[in-house]
Amino acid sequence: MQAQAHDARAALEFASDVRRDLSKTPQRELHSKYLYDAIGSALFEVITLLPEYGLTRADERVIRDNADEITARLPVAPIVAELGSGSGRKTRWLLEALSQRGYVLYYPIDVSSAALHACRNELGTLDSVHIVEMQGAYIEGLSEVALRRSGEPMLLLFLGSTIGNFERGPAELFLREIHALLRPGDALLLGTDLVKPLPQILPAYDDPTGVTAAFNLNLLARINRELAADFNVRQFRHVASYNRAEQRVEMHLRSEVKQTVRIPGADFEFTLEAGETIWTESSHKFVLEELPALAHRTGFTSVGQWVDREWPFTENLWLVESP
Ligand code: AVJ
Repeated sequence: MQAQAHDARAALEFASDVRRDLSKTPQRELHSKYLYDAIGSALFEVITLLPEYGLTRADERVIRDNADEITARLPVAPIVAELGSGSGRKTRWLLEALSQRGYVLYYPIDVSSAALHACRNELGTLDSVHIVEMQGAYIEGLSEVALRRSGEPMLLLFLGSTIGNFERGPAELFLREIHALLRPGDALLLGTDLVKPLPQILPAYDDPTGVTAAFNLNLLARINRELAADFNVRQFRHVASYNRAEQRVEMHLRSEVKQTVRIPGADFEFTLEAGETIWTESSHKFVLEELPALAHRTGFTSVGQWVDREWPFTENLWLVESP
């Protein structure tokens, strides 16, 4: 698709999603995917460096320490595709291990062109690895990769516990959709953050220096920038809490005062009560045993789990078996 047509369509979709989700009762929402404009993506990169946010380092450690064992279970010379590649830092270890055994074709799939550029910078010099960037949404990008390939087996990467941002039902639907686009012999490597004590998990989403608060508040600033809205961002507070029943961290933005917000770019106006929140993200956490069960319910077979020693996080290797 033409970049400009893509931008125009994305802008319309942003406006209509904002309008729909801010109208929800009793809980107004905004979709977490909109946290990642250029500023939000840069703030997320900072989050991954925070001492309190162990998740990304754990993800990379488990992959780095077990890359040989993980890739030994896969066929040679595969296509590697990655949903939401970001900078591609963690993927290096897998590509290095795989390229020892043969040529690798790597498709990073990301909506952000900045992420794809970073990815090429990070991984472009690896020997025996050829990178083909795919700008687009997950399913759209994966469908395109599926169309382009011939006989090679595929390793699909979905790292960073991004699956945790889906509600449980939609997560299963999404995994089934992925399964339908894969073939027998293909594999999915799924990174998931695990349930851990509250004193460890809460500061990860509410760091004392306020980087996560800025990441969250930037969503309102983005709506001001892109949809000409008049959110009084200074009158909101970042709130992170653990929802035990749902086994997830929730991020909200709480309005400290009653305020009426106009969003001309979405043709929408609404009033927030003092103390009312907008729910911006859920990060579901898992227990080890539920992952092979999830694999089974979505058509996969779990063949391996690797866990970090410092920060409870697991890499799950799932196979597509012939029916
Ligand atoms: C990138 C989706 C895995 O849910 O932990 C970090 C995003 N939100 N701090 C997560 C995030 C708040 C992150 N993921």
